Amino acid sequence: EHTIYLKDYTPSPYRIVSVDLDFRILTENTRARAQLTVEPRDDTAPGTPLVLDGDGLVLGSIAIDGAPLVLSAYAANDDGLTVFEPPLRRFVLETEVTLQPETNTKLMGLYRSSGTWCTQCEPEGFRRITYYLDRPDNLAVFKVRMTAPLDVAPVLLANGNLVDKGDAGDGMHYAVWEDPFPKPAYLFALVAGDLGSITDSFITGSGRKVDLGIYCTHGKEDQCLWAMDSLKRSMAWDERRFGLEYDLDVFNIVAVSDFNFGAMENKGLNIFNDKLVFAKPDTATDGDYDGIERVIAHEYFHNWTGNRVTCRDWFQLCLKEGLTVYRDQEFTSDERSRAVKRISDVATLRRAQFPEDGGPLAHPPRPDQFREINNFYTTTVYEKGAEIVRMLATLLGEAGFRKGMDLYFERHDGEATTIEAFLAAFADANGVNLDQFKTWYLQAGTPKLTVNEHYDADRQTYTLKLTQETQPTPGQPNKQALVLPIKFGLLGPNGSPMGWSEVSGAEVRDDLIVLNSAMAEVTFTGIANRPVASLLRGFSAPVVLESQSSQQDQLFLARHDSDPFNRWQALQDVGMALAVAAVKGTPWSDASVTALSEALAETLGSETLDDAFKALALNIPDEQSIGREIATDIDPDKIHAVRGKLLHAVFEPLAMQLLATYNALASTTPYAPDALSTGRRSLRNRMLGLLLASEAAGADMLAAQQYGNATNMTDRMAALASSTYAGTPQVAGMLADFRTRFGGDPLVLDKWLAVTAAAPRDGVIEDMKAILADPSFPKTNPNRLRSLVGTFAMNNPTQFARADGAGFRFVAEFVTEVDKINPQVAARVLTGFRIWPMLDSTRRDAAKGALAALQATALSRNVADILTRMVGG
Ligand code: B3K
Ligand code: ZN
Repeated sequence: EHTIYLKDYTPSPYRIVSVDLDFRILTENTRARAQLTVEPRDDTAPGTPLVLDGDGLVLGSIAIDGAPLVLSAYAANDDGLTVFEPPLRRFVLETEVTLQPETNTKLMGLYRSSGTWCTQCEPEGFRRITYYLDRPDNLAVFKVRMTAPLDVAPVLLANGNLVDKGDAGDGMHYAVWEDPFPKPAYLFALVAGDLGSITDSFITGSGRKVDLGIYCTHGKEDQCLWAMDSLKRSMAWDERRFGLEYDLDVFNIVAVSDFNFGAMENKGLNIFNDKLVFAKPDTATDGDYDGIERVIAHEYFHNWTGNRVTCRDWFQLCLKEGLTVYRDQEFTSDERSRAVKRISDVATLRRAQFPEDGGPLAHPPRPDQFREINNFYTTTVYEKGAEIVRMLATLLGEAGFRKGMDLYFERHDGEATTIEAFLAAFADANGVNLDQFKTWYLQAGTPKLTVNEHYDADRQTYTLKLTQETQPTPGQPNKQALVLPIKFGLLGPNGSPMGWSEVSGAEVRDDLIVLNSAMAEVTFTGIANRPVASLLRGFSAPVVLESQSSQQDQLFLARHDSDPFNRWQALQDVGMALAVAAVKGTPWSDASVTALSEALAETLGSETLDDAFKALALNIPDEQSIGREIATDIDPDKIHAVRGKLLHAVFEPLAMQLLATYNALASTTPYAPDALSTGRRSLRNRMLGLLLASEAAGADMLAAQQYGNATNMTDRMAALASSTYAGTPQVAGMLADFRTRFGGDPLVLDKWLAVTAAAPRDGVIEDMKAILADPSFPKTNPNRLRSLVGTFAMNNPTQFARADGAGFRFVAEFVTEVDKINPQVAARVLTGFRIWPMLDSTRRDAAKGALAALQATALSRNVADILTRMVGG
């Protein structure tokens, strides 16, 4: 058992205060020499061994203060290095190791991506570079010297500022970088390669000039402009919104092709998965542009929330991640449409986080144990973590939240800290108690908030009975009541806001009910007519809301609510109710479908709503959402069929309007990624998707035409994806064309792989097997693997969960194979199985069979950990 517990946290008896690294990078191998300045703590007893982490390192030499150590003075093995009796004073430990970046397919530590040497150290990659206290609470200043062949690696980058460079003879050159800010090792980075770049600069609020650079494969420079634009806007926003200025003279970003994650916030040297940097209109979609803007901002914002103030231990991961996701969400909301951003974030939360929280892999945002920390970079830590910060902001108000942030930086700048310290800053800055609020970080599971309403005409009172309940999750049988901030409003008969004379039963401030017990009855007095309540406006708490609201009330909200989120939500709820009832055997009535159609038609025709909002509203919940709502004994085929029929019934009557809107939205201006143009394209493409889904005459041809004539990737991809989902006769031709046109650009090939893998049709597994069997398919590239098999496991509910088990077996076999190459990618794909307990018994058995077969093979710790939790071991 490798389980690590939060309760066992102890500071290390030694500290590393400064690090001098010297890399000699050669094409056959890289030699890394480290000089660590080490200090014992005041209370460290004589004879306490110094235990450093290491992972697969081979020690060449070792010395303390220049004197080589005798063999009996230390022990080095595959997990690290122990110096038995180091001096009880400050000393310099020098080690030398030889690394093999060429064969490093795990992509942790130093590796080579398309010829470029680069690093990934978070969370535990630095120990694959040198022996170290590879834990986030050891902050040290780093100086890095790199020597490399000038022809293969003319560009040499590391954290901080360039302090020296020059010729090193024999075709070699060197560069020395120094980072004055003490940092944990996970923020270390170096890059060496033959790279192109674009440069720019930013003047900070206090007038300092920061040199900005984005490095990439030669020839892709023109695809980095959007990333640079996003970076500059992020820098300006963080000053405006949080008063946070950048602190070094240089900020560099490097795009690499092989990367386990989206990007990494190394101090002053962010390294990015190239799919989150490169964009041009004919190869990147609006979604790609959004993703780049968001992640560039996210990594930049980490400079304060993550780097200047970091985590004490990895249990505190959401201290930096939840907070930084909240910050990037706010950035996008300020730059684009707040309502649209909120709706899409909540959709993502429900699609990804809710199933995690309600399944076998559920864990608290701050876990208290783990076997493999890489498996905790989850949507719970990131997105639920952001929801918690958002609730804090809702409870404290914008000014109160800002006071808390300011105090947090005042107290903890330059420290490695905890969730407790974070909350204490907000509590102290606002004079409030957040003890109960903290439970959000400690408790797993999505609470269910049930609302019952009662209007008393005689007394003119309106009562909302609010009940919260959280189901048990693995390891947590009993759940506490949480603090739920419930934003709300009451609507009068004509749709306008309704006031009240008094309210009792819970803490209510203006438009906010704070529920902090399992149950409360909130009574409003002075209510002349039965109101319609709009609850959980803006999705003010990450819960499942259950109300007895009639279709009529929902559609009333859809028309009149001043909260755009709830207008969208109301339409989704109506569609959901019809779909769920039909799957369970109660067909919808014509009247209820007509009522929904009419409300959607009105939404589409609205003069006040914007296009992006309409595009989100004009839909019914996806197959997975319907499945989650049903929750037990799911038959994905049935859901697929019912949803298809519902789309048809609801949207066929609107065909003329859909087509007219489609035509009216055609654009003649060149592509631009701004919010308005993006919204226009998304509405137009939604119209196309709905025409296809409702089998309108000629829709397949229209889609094929749009595909062929598209002048940007957004429109081309939208036509291809909707045609594939609908299975039109033209799809095969379009897919073949796409492959020929774009097969040479790996990032566009990913789109082809993903759309292929998501097709809800028999034969897709055979097609994927053929793709994987092609010797030219790069099994070491995470983007390719995730686009194909990751998409299949996450986004193809009917074929992945086939009743004959072929989908499960395919993914399990893939995991076995890829685990040997890259355990992180394998473990991530395996999480697609988390839906298994919700399926019908045939499919459950099939999933269990595939998982059992996987369990019988030799597995990495990453995969073994997910598997054990998945099957409940
Ligand atoms: N902090 C990195 C995560 C790297 C995770 C590696 N398993 C990316 C981010 O959240 O900004
Ligand atoms: Zn992050």
